[in-house]
Amino acid sequence: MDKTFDTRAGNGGETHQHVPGKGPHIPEGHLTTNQGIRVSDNQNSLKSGARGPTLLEDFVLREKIFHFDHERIPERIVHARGSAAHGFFELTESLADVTTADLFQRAGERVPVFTRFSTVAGGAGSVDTPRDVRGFAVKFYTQAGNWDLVGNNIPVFFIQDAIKFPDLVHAVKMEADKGYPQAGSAHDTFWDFASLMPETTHMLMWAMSDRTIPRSLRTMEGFGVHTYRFVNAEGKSTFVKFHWKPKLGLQSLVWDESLKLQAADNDYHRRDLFEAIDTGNFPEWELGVQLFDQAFADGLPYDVLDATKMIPEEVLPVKIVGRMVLDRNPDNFFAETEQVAYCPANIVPGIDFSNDPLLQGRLFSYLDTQLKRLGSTNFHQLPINAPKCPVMNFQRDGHMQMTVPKGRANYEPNSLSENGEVSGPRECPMTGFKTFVAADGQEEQGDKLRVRPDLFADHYSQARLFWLSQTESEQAHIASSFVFELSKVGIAAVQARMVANLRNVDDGLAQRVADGMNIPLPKKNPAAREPVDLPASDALSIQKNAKPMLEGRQFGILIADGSDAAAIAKVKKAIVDAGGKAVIVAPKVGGAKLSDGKDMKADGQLAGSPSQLYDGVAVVLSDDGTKALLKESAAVEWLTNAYVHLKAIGHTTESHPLLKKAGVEHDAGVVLLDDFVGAAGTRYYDREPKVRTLA
Ligand code: HDE
Repeated sequence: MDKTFDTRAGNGGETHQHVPGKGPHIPEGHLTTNQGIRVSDNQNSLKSGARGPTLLEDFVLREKIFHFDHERIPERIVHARGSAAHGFFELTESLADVTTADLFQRAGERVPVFTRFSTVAGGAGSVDTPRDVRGFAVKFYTQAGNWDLVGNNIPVFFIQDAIKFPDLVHAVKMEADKGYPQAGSAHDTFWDFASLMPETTHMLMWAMSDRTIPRSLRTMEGFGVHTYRFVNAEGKSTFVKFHWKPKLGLQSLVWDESLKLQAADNDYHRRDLFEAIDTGNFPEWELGVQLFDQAFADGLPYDVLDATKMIPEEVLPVKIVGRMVLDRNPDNFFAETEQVAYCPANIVPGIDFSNDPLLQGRLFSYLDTQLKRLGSTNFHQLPINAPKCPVMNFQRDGHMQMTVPKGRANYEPNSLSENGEVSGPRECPMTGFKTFVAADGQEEQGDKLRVRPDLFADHYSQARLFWLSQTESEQAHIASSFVFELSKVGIAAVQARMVANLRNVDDGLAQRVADGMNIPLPKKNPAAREPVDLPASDALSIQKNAKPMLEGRQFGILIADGSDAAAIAKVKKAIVDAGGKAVIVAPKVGGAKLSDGKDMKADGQLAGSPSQLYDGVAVVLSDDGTKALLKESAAVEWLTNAYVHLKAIGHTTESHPLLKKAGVEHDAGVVLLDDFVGAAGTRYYDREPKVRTLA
């Protein structure tokens, strides 16, 4: 026999006694195959002699490799990259007068939720901070069944009719021949499509705004987008639009920062969500509703069935009715975040669809795509998708049936019970889901036509309303984003066509975009329907609604050998007391020797912890520390980037030479260490004209 040696973990005993890093999530017991057969050796395949061929009979090896080969399932065609968490929804105000939906009846009651946030265009392994719309999908496990509110962080959509969705998605995803760009709209095909489809203009305004570069998943709004219906006990319908409002307020990144974050931390948003929940800082949103009736809808200058339109809060206030708290990370990314299957058609009694033609198409698409993705009609039995209320029907069999139905009764009605009476689960005419039918029966009648309602042809009024609602700084960001994106387009006619469309939104905007690219201002594209003037809405601005605070934000504190120990402790305490998170950054992760002679460990090494990871920075350096870091490009960039990303900078007087080398000039956000916490809860947008040219 060949000479052999034992390669099993530890001393070669039973592996369950020697699991390294054993923690609460590591299962106890013996290692087995999927058939439950104990495995004696998980390090070596079965060979004929130590240097001989591997044997086909090695079922342990074959099963392990077979299972591994099939670990991946098709990623979502859109929204492939996502992060999710468990939590609860708590009703704070009953809506029993307008809906019979069980979760909206009793204030104070909670239902479990699983919420997934996502980017849209990029693949599952792409980055977290491209300019992109974010998905905001909530599964409510109610006692009356699962309700999925599958929304986005923008209240309108690019297109009006589901039949255009494959075109939109083909245009925005990586180009068919090249396979790039990944996760971004700044390329020919997207803008070619967008410029040819003026109905995209309103959403483009949102997409080019800072809404698509959120600071965190915790600082995004969410919207149901479509108009839905509530239906009450009398069968009366009320239209409803759903809104999620983040407790931490809306916050966004600066564009240059979001680009640099793609290098600093691909998982910036995913990590932020996971760590916040892991440390007990549970993200929270309020749920709001806009409620209205047909007469109100008829009086609006836009159609509420058109998903490219929204109703400004100033026209119809958002009534807060509940809150959602995400308080538990998934145990397993694949089993939960990847296998969760949202579907707008998952709806509960008391809520109903409207005739929005985009929504109607979605009602088909999601179930269809889940079958492809999850491979079986029984995907609803996966733990993350299974309702938490009883499920009883006579649907049977299919791939991967996970339950074992008992008895002969697999049809309804049946009289197979012992006493011979009709038995088993039966319909519930009073409490079951019923589609809303208008009393006059008029709603759904009409000839069969492939047309759109008249008001759908107004593509520009709300785009203009959005533009006029922004601050000067926000307008500059929008104009600059158009310039950035269109500058990546290689077809001059597409650039010109897009600017020609923008002339219908605002001539000033169109001129700025044309100037930014240095192209002539094209003739205005004729509008399908003349836009009307709509009053601006302050609720649409991020900056006008900013909530300066340290809570939920994290701050980098740069130290080096010789840093003042007391000053570090003081600023750190002040940040933590104000609800923020303080992260010590030093040239070496082992730490630095402080003024008191003691060593302080760092949370991050300077070169691997650039300032784009933080909402504000404090520089606690001595003369010697400053001198040493003047030769360190990572330290200089740390400050330059914090400054050009419009963040608060707190500093010791000894740090001045470093600030100077980094190009930091004094303003309201550049303060001495003692004033840092007072300045750190916000960004300094009025610094921007000093640091970059905007369109
Ligand atoms: Fe989706 N969308 N969508 N969508 N969507 C999907 O379903 C689709 C639309 C949204 O975290 C897919 O499971 C069509 C609007 C979110 O798992 C797919 C149309 C809004 C998510 C699909 C739309 C959304 C999806 C891909 C036009 C905001 C991710 C994988 C008629 C209200 C959910 C999947 C998650 C996912 C189809 C338009 C939001 C292909 C046909 C409008 C948040 O079924």
